[in-house]
Amino acid sequence: MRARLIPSRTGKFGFQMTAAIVGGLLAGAALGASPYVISQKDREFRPQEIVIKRGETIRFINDDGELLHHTYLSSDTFEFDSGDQQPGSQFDVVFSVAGDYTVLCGIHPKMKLGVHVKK
Ligand SMILES: [Cu+2]
Repeated sequence: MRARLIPSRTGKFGFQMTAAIVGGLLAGAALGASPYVISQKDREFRPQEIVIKRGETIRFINDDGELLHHTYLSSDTFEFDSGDQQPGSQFDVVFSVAGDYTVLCGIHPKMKLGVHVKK
């Protein structure tokens, strides 16, 4: 039922969500502080750790001069893929499934962001 996503450098803005994720969107749509902003700067996610609630949104902003980034997450319960992120671009992800995740960059292997999604 779920499509398996492989980090790809071809899609500029495209990303896909599973049916399960779409279903979860409804739950947290009206809640507070999101989107939380994560900056990508000097080949790091800033901050490198964040705690949010299920249904909240993280906005990834490529604030790193001329560099491309490519944010993705692959896990059993939740995944996304930003495609290539042009300098100055932003990309929103709704974390609709609780869990502890590590978000990575397909271009810079040392970039890591811990996302803790509470119920
Ligand atoms: Cu990167």
